[in-house]
Amino acid sequence: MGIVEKAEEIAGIIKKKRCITIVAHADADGVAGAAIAKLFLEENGIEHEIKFTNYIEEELLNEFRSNDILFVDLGNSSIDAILHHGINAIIVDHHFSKDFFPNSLNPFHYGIDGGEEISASGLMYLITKKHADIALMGAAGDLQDRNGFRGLNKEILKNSNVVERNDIRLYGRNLPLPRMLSFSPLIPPFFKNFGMSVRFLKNAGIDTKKSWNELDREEKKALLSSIVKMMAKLGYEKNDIMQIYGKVYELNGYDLREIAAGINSMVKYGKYEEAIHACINGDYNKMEKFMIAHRKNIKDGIKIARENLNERSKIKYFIAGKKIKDTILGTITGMLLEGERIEKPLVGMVENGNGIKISVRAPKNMKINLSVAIARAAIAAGGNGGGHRMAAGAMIPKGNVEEFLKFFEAEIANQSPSL
Ligand SMILES: [Mn+2]
Repeated sequence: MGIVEKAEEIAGIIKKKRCITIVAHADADGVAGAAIAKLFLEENGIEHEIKFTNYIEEELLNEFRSNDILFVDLGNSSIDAILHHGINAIIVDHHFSKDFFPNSLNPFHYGIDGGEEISASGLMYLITKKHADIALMGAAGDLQDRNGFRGLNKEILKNSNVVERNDIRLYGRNLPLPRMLSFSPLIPPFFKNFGMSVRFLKNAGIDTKKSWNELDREEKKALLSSIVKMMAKLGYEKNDIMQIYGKVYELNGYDLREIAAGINSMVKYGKYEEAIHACINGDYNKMEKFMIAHRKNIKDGIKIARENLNERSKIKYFIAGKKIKDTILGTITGMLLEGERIEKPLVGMVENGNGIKISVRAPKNMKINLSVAIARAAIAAGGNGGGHRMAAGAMIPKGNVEEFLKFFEAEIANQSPSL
């Protein structure tokens, strides 16, 4: 059986249910997948509720033990726990796992790379055969458009209203240029820096009142080459610079990434219903106010993190107490590392209701595995952690910060003695 047949089988299983709890990952892909699921359940007259979460916890499994659950964009890494709790589950997830679960749609079982070629919302599209636009927005939220949509995403693109073309890959192509530049995390020197963007444009002889879309061909070429030169001069790697131009995807004049960023900002502030609504109705205007609030919080957060930055021999770290929201700690840690060009692993710490939340990020060229280092250090400090090679996180009890830092630094020293 191929993935398409399996998707049809899952659709049949869903249609037989009376009532389903959708448990979706709290990010743009999860919201997009939940929105497609919701439309499908409505169409088939199936009662439903939607819950969002960042990970599947014991508590959640206990709470929904007796329900039929449709997991969207999570579940693959919790198959043991789901089986153990005897939950009636359907898992629609594209995170890596080869574990078998009967009612699951897992691209890796069909030799398809779920990291690059299909998102969870894309899998929901395969099940429902509808809402390709929403599915691609979810995929863009997971950065699967990075090198142009490929594989199953490309098939979905053919059935969508999304337009693909080559252009500058910054959003706000309709906004005045200084705003477009200062909104883009792809060009770190300008990010959040409106004044610097204005000066840069003036030096390049470009009208700051115009938007990118209003520039003529020559002006576009001139601006693009000024950006490339500036980044090269600052020592950015070729790969990062190349990201500036390439395939862009637009839906009704909005950049898909911009929509995904808007959905993500809504999610960060717990506005799940509004996010689902925006996905379904395509009214992206409302997202603007969340994006503005989100940008402001990030800007303030970076300032706080910078003021509290400390250094040890192998790492840098900041402790922000409750002054930074825990949902944006990872973003801020990553941006501070980039913005300050920090050359050691950076540890960010904030306090929330459960203890100390930790995010760590490492510079791109460092040969290191943060996931392993943080898992060991977190356990030693009475908590737990994990993640990816260059970006990871942990939770530890209050009061164990010093212990964590000590163990984490020792792990880094162990992995990278030359640092
Ligand atoms: Mn996803």
